[in-house]
Amino acid sequence: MKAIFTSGKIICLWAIFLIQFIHPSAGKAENGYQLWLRYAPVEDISLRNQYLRQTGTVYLADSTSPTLAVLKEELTQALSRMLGKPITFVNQPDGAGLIIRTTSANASLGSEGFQLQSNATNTAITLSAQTDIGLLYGGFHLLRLMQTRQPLIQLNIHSTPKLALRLLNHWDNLNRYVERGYAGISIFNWHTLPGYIDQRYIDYARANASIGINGTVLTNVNANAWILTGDYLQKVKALADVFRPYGIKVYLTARFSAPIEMGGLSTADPLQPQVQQWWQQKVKEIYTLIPDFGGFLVKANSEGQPGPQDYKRTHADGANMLADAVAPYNGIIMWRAFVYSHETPEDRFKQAYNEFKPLDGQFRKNVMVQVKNGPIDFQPREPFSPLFGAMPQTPLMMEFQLTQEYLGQGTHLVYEAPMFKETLDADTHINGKGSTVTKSVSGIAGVANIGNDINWCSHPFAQANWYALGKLAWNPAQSSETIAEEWIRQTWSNKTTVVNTCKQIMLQSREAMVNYMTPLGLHHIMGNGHHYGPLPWGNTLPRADWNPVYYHRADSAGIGFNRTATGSNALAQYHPAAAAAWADSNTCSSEYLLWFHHVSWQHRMPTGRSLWQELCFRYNQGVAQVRTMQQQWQQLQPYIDKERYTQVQLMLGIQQREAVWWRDACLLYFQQFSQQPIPAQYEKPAHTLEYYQNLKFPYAPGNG
Ligand code: GCV
Repeated sequence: MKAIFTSGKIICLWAIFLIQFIHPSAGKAENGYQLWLRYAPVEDISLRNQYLRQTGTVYLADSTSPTLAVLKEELTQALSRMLGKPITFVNQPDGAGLIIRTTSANASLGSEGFQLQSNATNTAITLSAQTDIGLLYGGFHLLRLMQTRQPLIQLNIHSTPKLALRLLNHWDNLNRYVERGYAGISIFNWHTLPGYIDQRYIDYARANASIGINGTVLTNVNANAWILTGDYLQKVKALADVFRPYGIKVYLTARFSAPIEMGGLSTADPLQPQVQQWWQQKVKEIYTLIPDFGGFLVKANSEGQPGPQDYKRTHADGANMLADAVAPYNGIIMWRAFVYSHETPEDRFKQAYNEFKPLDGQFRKNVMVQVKNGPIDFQPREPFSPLFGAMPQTPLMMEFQLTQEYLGQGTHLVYEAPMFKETLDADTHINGKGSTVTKSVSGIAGVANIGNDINWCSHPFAQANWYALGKLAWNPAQSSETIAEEWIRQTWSNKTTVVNTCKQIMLQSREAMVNYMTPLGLHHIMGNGHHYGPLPWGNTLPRADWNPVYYHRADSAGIGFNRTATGSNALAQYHPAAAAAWADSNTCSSEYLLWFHHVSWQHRMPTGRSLWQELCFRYNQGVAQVRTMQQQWQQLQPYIDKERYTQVQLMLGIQQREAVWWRDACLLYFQQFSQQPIPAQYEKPAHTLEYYQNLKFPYAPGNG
């Protein structure tokens, strides 16, 4: 692209630029590859001229560092695309519109923060930071202001990340299969690394840096020890070298039994000196290649993965052994709390807390316990995990799932920020009112929804979930709406109709999905294994807690899981003030009712409807909401490029059909217990319950 501006092709660029002005959607088809970094030309001439004055001439104090070279390249591309002219870099700040330099004067900026300030006449902007990476983040922020067409006047922005660790977790296998992935195979091509550096790696790093993500776990938590072999570490090093200038550290998953599988030891017992030495040697080898290696993420003694309990040791014993190995290099261990066992005759909801809460205070300082947002497993709606706030002596990581394993997978439009916010803003009451979940975490990880599909995420709107993860990890106080708006402006268009309509679609999408899949606190009623589609009747798996009937407990008396004191008493794991909100079925909010109560079909809901009527209403409302989303999207056809418009339109069609399927299958099934008719005002199911029960999907994607 750079060459375009250095040759006589400027005229050609202007022609493209003018066509865009005359008919914005008439430009070449867009495939979504550019994500939110499209840098569409600024159409408003006076705004463009203002931007040109302020950013057309740039002073970048020292562009020789790899990070500043990256910043210079990004500005070169982005500004010339938005402004339709090449920009100039100058050697002196005097006369420059944009002045970029590090400063030691402002310690409050920390190692990643930045400041953007206008001069008194709004003719120049200074971007300053203590570090190069702070400047890169600030540069992306400035570009975001321009992409969202903000006037660059009276800028006085001081921005620092609220959370230190902002990570993606890839569940990518070495053969490129992505567990729970719906967007193609892994972007990490281990076979061609380290010799071949795919442009994707660079664009992935750019996208992450633009939203403040500063770490990536490259491999699946269901780990393969092979990643720790010398050859593969060379490949990891190659990726680390690509990502480093963008402020992104690499992490790996550690298979706990690696000392046996790779080291030829007879044990992986964390208290055995030879096991400790094996890890110390391996860690030394890694840090020799990758001096800023982040550390390990570990899934242990969970769903068949090896772990310290195989040797009658605790999770703390296992985590601490690895923590000691990485500590000399400032590495960390993220130890997952996603554990449950069918040998334990205990509500699965309670198991992670039961296991980890007693270990609080026993972990090394460089261990973080990584907790999924809810107590079960990334359901459309979950109460926050009771572990948040319950381990005051242990730093916790929040684990969200971007990939839509339980949320319609690769084809449903579901904007997840409202779901993330629901958890982050929830009040644990641990230190009195206002003890939000956010206050109990030191980092956020998102299970990536990225694959090698041309648009990265399968659904064009799924990109927003990646975007939101980064933005919320930087600042959990930001609203879902603000994040949606800035993503829409950058990804689709700044036209008011597009912005407002997309926002409406996005902001209702999560609630729509909850309604047509798991309303009123239903959970875990999807297909076995692949988790695709409804299977509320599922009761054939060997483990009780893998079966939907375990979770909804429908019978002739009612429906829902009694987790009060008369049931599993999972509620007791919360602070009494938090539990109080859910403890009484008459006051528990409808959203969580069946999470905590087995209520009768006649139970009177706040709407005045009976529980059965409310269930029918919610399932139908979900379908209606998707149909509204379809209509809203149709209105945008004139403003959106054909390729992406059609893709979303077709996927909304799938979503609508699947919403109907979920509704009909679930209502017919639950009707067997309620013994009541589906009220006459609603559409009748097109098929019998038997029809839905006979549907099979042996090749549904993403299975573990
Ligand atoms: C990576 C769920 C998913 C599994 C996943 C597991 C986990 O059970 O279905 O695919 O395994 O969570 O988070 O470890």
